[in-house]
Amino acid sequence: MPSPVEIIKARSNYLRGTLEEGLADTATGTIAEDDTQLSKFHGMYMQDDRDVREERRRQMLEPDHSFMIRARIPGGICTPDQWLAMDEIASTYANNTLRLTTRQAFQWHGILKGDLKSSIQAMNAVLVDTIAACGDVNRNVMCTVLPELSSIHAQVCADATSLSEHLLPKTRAYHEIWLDQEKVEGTPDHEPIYGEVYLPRKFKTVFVVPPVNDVDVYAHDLGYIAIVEDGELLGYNVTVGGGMGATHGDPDTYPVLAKVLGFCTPDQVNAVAEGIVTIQRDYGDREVRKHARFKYTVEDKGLDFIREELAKRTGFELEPERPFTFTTSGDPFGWHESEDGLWHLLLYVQNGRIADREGAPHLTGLREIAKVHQGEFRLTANQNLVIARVPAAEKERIDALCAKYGLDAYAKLSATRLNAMACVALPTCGLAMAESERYLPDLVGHIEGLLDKHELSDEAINIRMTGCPNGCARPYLAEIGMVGKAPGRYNLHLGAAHNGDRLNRMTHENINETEILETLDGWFGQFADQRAANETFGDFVTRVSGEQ
Ligand code: SRM
Ligand code: SF4
Repeated sequence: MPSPVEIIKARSNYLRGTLEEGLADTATGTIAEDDTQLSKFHGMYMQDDRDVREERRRQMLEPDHSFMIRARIPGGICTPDQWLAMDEIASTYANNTLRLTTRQAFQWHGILKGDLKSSIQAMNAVLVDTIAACGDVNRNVMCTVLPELSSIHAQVCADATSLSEHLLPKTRAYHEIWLDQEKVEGTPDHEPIYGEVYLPRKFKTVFVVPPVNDVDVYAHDLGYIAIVEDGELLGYNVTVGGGMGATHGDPDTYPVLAKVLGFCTPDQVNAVAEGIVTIQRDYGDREVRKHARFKYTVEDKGLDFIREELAKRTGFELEPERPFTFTTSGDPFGWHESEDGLWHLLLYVQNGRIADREGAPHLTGLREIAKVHQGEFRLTANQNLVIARVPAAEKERIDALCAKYGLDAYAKLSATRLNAMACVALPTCGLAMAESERYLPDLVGHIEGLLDKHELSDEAINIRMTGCPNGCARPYLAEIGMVGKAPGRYNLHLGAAHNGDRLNRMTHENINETEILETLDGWFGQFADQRAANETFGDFVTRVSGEQ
């Protein structure tokens, strides 16, 4: 029997449901339950403030509802004008913060139902949309932010953007509901790629340019690893079947690394994506949502089946995979020059949250930079930000603005803090079981203390925390991963590879801060004494645990 979400999609008339009526109803700040599923396809989630949930329940008040909106930003690239519009939405309609996500997109929290349309229209005015930012479709397409070769970056990002457009839903529902565009009479909606029930589950695509695996290519349903020879983009190794999500206590759900399927040329990129997406459309599980991600389809059917089925659908076979090497994941902070003589400044943003805090007015600072910057902004896959395409003559001015508004933290913080990342979790995420974004910075402070004690302060150990096992900060690819189990309690995972090609393993279940720090203290002691030359913490833990 199809899962309940399948039924909602089927009767939604191509994602319309009763969203329009729900928006018009000013008696409530909520929308109908079925519409909360459909609104995701339009890039928004109904949430409530979990900090006050219990208190309001006691007072017999309904939850404090508002909406989270996520924008679609292919490759994480936006212009200064677009930045200013995103910033304006943050201060006018949202909670005065801009949140950069682990998939290179913007999120706003705390938007009231009555302000949803104005927010979407403000984005539309600068050519940004929220179509397919969430929902059972291909989501925001990611791309490496900083390959040294800017011409390669431009080509790979152009392929990422073209793929994002190619896989967009074709329904006019978004334009009618949010942009007040006329219904086109007599031309019924038609979804040539997705069909009327769309995909069985969310679908994520990524482009990466080795040797930096900043986008964690193995964590996604579909990936394209750029193969570059003598400065020329030959094509891509195609990866399939990665995913992070799991459920505590359910052994049938687990993180999986994507596998390489073969090689395609740049002109075959969209055909491959369409082929893979339609395979998932036709063979993905529509009954058990927890088993509906493409990673399970790939595991159940096998790589050979996927390869043959893809060839049938595209009319060509993938070539054998080409050699490539990843040296690191994470973001390279600071200034970088690219071959065209332009400069790019990669700034640290704590857990992606841009706000005006005391002594660190980052929202204002980035607004001031956007007013004078002529290049572009690039959101990274690790919730950080690049001020990209800066002419040499402008560097000093950008540096001065960063210093003035406290945006130059990357030059002062420990390598471990710069490599730490937390998902949103409380108070907005309805699925959070423990704190993450609001707690990790303090915990990292304690971890820094331990690293100092063992004279490991310069180590760039990557630490990732999530408030539940869904994996939004890709914690299973961290050298130290912490996955929320209950308030103040986490599962500890250790030993992923620094270049993102090996998952970590759970070493401790349901432990508190004291136990986490005691465990890490022990490991850091051993690491300081027994590590091999240049061995990373993740590799050391894996070797010593006998699992390599
Ligand atoms: Fe996520 C659901 C936040 C990246 C796996 N994710 C959610 C929701 C929407 C909660 C919900 O369904 O009610 C969270 C909203 C919290 C809030 O208040 O903002 C949420 N996910 C995020 C973000 C904002 C985390 C962040 O701190 O940056 C990331 C937004 C990305 C974007 O711009 O599109 C985010 N989510 C991810 C990633 C990482 C990635 O894709 O690289 C993953 C793991 C990779 C994967 O998909 O396997 C991820 N999110 C999930 C899952 C588990 C999916 C699964 O296969 O089991 C859920 C729950 C679900 O889908 O049922 C989820
Ligand atoms: Fe919410 Fe869990 Fe994702 Fe964190 S990992 S944002 S707690 S769904």
